[in-house]
Amino acid sequence: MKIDLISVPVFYGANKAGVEKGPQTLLQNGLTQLLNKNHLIDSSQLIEVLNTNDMGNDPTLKYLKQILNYNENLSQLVYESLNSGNFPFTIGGDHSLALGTLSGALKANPDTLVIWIDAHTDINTHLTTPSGHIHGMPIASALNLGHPLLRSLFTNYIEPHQILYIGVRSIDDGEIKLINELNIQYMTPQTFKMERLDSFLKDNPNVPVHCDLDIDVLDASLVPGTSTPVSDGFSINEVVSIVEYLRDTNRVTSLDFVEFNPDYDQDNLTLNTSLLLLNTFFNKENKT
Ligand SMILES: [Mn+2]
Repeated sequence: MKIDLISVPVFYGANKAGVEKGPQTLLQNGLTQLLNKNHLIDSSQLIEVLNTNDMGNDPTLKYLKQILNYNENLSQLVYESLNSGNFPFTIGGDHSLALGTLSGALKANPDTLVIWIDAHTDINTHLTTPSGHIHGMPIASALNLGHPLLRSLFTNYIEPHQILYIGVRSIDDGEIKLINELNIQYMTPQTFKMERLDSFLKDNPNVPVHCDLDIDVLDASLVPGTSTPVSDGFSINEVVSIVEYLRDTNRVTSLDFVEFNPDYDQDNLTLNTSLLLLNTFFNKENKT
């Protein structure tokens, strides 16, 4: 397939510096060669992030201005990539970039399914967030919930039945309330079953799939290089199996890879695991 590689060096969504170095570190350690082995990088783009330390005046929406600004551009790039039949692969940076990728994917096709592989559910709003960090809000915004300015990034919104969470286990009180109210499907690492992923896809045939992979879905002991590590996570083999499974469905039309923070890595453990997972996804000739 033809890949549009989109780098998003942003940390404002998590406010923990270092995560903005994720794209560059992956590119310097073989990502390009890995992608070009079985695919073609059609374009490589760098999203510009406003470089200002102004957090804004709302402690429930830190760095709102910077995050809105870059996500408008990111959404347009993802939309154009999908529209041209290419595969947008977006690397972060923190999870606030999913505002733009979800917006672009849903604009290209409002029926797009979202498979969210993460320790976190990122369905907070400015009213429920304990931290004010916008990287915890992309799913709520995509559902047309939360602050109007974040919702305004979207032309099409997602329906709860289009979302499947995999590996989630660090869920805030306001989030679990919303997930239960909206009846969103989720599996923790302990309740995960490949059959449920399979039936989610079979229940929704003939629609594209946007896959979002946060490295913190792995157990905290395996990924020191991430901003918010969480225990009781998946093993490397478990995530490899999920990624292989998704690859072989030939349904995934866009991918995000987020929250790798090189500054916190130890002995390149997280870097090497990130490259292993990405190599697993891209090491086969997919349907183009
Ligand atoms: Mn996460």
